[in-house]
Amino acid sequence: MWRGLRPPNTEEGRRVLNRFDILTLFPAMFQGPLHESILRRAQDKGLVTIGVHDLRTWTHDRHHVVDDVPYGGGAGMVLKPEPVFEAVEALRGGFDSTVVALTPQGLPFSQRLASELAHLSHVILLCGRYEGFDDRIPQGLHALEVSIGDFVLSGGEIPALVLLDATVRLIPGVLGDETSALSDSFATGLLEHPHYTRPPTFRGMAVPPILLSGDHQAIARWRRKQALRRTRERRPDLLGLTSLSDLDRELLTEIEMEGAHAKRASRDIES
Ligand code: JAH
Repeated sequence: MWRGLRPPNTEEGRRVLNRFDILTLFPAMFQGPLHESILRRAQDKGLVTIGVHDLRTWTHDRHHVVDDVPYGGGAGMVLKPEPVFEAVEALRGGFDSTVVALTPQGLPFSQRLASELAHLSHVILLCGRYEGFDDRIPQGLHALEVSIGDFVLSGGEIPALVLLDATVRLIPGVLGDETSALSDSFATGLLEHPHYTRPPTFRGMAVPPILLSGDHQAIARWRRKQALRRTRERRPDLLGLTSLSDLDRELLTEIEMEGAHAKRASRDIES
């Protein structure tokens, strides 16, 4: 448990995110992911503290009951408000805490939301199970309800880990030089260009020769074109959201002309 007086500040006096507390019925689900790789290193460096708490800690009955049948009938069980409110009140500890509930009914998670969460000093993550939360939980706790996508999971634990991973890596100092959060996909608004490493030919598949040319300007242009091509093919929705340079428009025109040429060629072969 964190017993400090206040979270550390940056030199500019901004408060940075330094603490997450996770409320869950399955704390063991976090023990692998939180103790490997970037999330582990961020904690080891003291850049973030992540607490995992069993919701049953805040029950008072012999059987640690956290759920009940739904009012109005229907299948399944609903998470009771009392243990969640008690837990959040205990974890808030007088700080400026933001409560986030992971639910399929939430606002879509995004790189933008991750970057906003990365500036907060304390985030409490509520992981539901069963049919979800009694709605007085998000209402009464002023929780931000967040969804990581339109699919049904068994609970909010994996979404909480997704949110943590995406957010913690944006805290200053967490990423070393090996990864540039800025050039990552979604920071540029485009899908990334393809990457290659040695050997130059693997099982008959050659690395695009331009990457071995040493012509850094030609390589940058090729990569930008590949990023635009992939985005156009796989995520055309993203192209409308990002601002395109004059070079981007020129590269997209080249891509479109290649497509038209390829179609003409295959039609000529078929006939
Ligand atoms: C399932 C509570 N956005 C993905 C997502 C998030 C949460 C849940 N399912 C999917 C969930 C059961 C209970 C939350």
